[in-house]
Amino acid sequence: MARIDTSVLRHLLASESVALLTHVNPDWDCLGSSLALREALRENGVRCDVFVDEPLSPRLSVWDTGVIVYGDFSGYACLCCVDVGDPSRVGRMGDALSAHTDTACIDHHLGGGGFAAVSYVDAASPATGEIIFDMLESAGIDISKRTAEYLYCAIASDTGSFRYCGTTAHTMRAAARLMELGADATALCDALFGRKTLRELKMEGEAIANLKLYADGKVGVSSISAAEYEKHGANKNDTEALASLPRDIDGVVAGAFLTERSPGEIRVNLRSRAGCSVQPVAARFGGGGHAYAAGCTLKGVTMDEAVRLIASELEKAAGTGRSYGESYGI
Ligand SMILES: [Mn+2]
Repeated sequence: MARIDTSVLRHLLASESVALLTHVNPDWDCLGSSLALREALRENGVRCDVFVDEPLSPRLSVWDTGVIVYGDFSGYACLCCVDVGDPSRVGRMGDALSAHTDTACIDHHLGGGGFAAVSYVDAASPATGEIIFDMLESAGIDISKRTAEYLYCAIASDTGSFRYCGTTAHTMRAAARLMELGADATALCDALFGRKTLRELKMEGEAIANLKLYADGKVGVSSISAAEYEKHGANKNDTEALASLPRDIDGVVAGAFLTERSPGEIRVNLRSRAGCSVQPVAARFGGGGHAYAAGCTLKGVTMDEAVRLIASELEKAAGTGRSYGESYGI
């Protein structure tokens, strides 16, 4: 069993009530980790709920999750951020969070956790779900079938189905244990990754049409404008799966996917391959994340300006990066 500091988990177990706070646009790691922690805390007599800033994307509706959308969490003793590297990432819940004293954080983003009274942050961990699993196992807390399903989804999604370079033998052992505890890997991965709507496919077509390569094919940038969303009656949920599309092209080391959320406001998702960290690029524009998956928001720029700006930053970042074959010697 992995040795892990369980003091944050013990703090939560000793609390009368806990509100778990997710980041905006929660992904499966954030949501699955939060739901798993909620189940474990409830099973141990702690009143606990999961709070989200906005209604969940249909992509995340594998179960009836029972999360609370932008609710009042003033009645909870402890506020615990899950998979949140920066307090600004909890959206509108941020003000109440900063006014609270009993705060906690469990996370794996670079430089995360410093804002909470108690925190456990391991930037080397490929998923917050793996951290939660290790904590529950180390503390001897029973993991129910449902909790195992939540954690499996968290780990499988943040590791890119166990492909990304943070994935370790320990990650595989955690996943195996979760399968033994009842997680049906095939069914869960099919529900998470094996389906897309026609609208999502049409947005993928737009993204491919907008794709441009730079730096001799080492940098790829694609985008979706507000007009393109409107043309298909689509929203940001329909393009969530496209963040890694530019990076996935053979030869590309660093990729960016830009989406226009409102006039002059552009969300930038950055993805890269081994040896090329895009986290500093995101940080330069007030964002953050991981070495190979990061993001930021640009304001007061047109899409053309944003694409040029990000492409030139990625060209610098890609200078030391290697393409897939070079990274893995194949
Ligand atoms: Mn995560």
